[in-house]
Amino acid sequence: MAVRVAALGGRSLGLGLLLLLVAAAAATEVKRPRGVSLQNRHFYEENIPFTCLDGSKTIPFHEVNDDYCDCKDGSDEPGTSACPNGSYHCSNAGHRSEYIPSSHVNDGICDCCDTTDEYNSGATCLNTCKEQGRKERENMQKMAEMAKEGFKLKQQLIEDAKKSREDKQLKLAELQKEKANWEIQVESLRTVKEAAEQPEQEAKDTHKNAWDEVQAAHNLEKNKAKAAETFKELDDNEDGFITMNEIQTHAELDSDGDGVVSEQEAETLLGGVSHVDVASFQEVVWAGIQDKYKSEAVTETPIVPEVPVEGGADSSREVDHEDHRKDEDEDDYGEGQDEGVGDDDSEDDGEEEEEEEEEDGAGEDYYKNRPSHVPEKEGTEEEKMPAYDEETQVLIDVAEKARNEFSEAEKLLKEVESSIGSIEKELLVDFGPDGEYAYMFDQCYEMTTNEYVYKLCPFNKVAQKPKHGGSETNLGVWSSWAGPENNKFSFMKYDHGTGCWQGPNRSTMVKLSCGRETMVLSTSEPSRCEYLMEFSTPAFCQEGVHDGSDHDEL
Ligand code: MAN
Repeated sequence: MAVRVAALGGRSLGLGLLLLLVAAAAATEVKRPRGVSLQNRHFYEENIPFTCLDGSKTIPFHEVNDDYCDCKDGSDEPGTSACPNGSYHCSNAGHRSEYIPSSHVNDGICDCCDTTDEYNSGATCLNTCKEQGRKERENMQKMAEMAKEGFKLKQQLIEDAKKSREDKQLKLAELQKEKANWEIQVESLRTVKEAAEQPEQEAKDTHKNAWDEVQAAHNLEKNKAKAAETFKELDDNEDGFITMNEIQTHAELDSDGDGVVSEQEAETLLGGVSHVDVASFQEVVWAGIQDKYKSEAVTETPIVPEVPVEGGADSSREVDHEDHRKDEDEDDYGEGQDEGVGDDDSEDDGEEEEEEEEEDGAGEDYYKNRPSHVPEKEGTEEEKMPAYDEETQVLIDVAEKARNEFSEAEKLLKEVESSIGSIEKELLVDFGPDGEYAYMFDQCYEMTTNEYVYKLCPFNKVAQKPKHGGSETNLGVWSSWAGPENNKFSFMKYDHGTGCWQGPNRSTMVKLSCGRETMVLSTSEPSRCEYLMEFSTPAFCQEGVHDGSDHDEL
């Protein structure tokens, strides 16, 4: 059945055109079968046989909308639900026309705002087209205003970007000059430093060598004392000789591994003779046994490490003895140290004094005579090298100052180089056709959801941080503009974020839209570890276009 309806056709209309058509529709009613759009009206000429729109069949005109599906494409039943694949056109006067599936016709649910889809179902539908149309027009009006404002802001952004780019280029040139100056400075300070380090090193080496000599002399001395002590220990009958028998009492000196020092082995240890006096022992025998020899004193009275009891008795005499020896050693080359030597061990003392006289080397003279500008610390450890003499210390101080000046200059050069690097990097970024996106560089924009705080730092990275604590997850670093060829600046791509468990590295697409404010509008994760952010910025606003995306559909 043909009906007279107000006609409004077309999708994706601009606001101006829409308003025009709304006005026109109010004035014109065009006769055509139910469910046919104004554009398709000419296919349905009254009383002329109808040919299906796919050309598959021709039927008498009265069979159009007779509730029986003749055409494969459903075009003979635009106003009924007879064809499963047909579509019904609602004119929606006062608002925007639309197609709905034929199956929705007379199904009891109001789909079209003009109520025409429910003409025979008994459903009570209210015509809401005028109201919806008004709201939408208001909305579009607002959007248009926003786009206009946004576009104005964008002009400022472009101007600022141009200025900032020029400033950066000037700054870069300045820094390049600074860099050249610092390079000269660094080189000259390097020469000064190297010139100061050479005498410093020589003086330090001299000091160290002298110290090594002192240590070597002391080690030798100690070793001799040990040999003498051992001689006394081995000389069981105190006759002033060590015999094979006496050697044999020390099973640890066994050389063939049978646990016993045989006569033959003892003789070999004694250098092929049956006994040796103290001099031969020290010169010939001691070197061969010193590594294996176990002191009777130590083995017989093992030192049990005990927690000292306050005011308690002395521990073993041997420990005292060792302690004194240590004190004495220190006293030998430690300046101004006069720690008491006990009365015990007078024999040992005597021996040591003798040996000292023999062994006093150049190194000791060096330390005895040197004027130390730094007082020795009390209780200096045996192995600790004494402080440098004044002359050496002056050289060290001079070299240290030169080193500091050099490294300070080198640090400043590095800072200048790093500033140059950052500016150069920034100047290489594609900030849009007119640099309108440059203002976002170095900025971050956040959006909080139930679970996370999302952070977008344009041209840098995207991150996600759990709202209730936990570390930040990298959702991708700046990769490139990723919109379609004709709208390249509509999407930003960030990739190579934190790896997703059994999945890809996290990545984010940022969909831009025009808005007065620069802000994240929404965040989502359409597929695991692949994120989508909607982001508004005036930089995306085009002249006379409210938005480059969704709202075209309205
Ligand atoms: C974290 C978040 C989520 C992500 C899962 C994947 O929970 O980064 O966004 O989906 O890891 O395991």
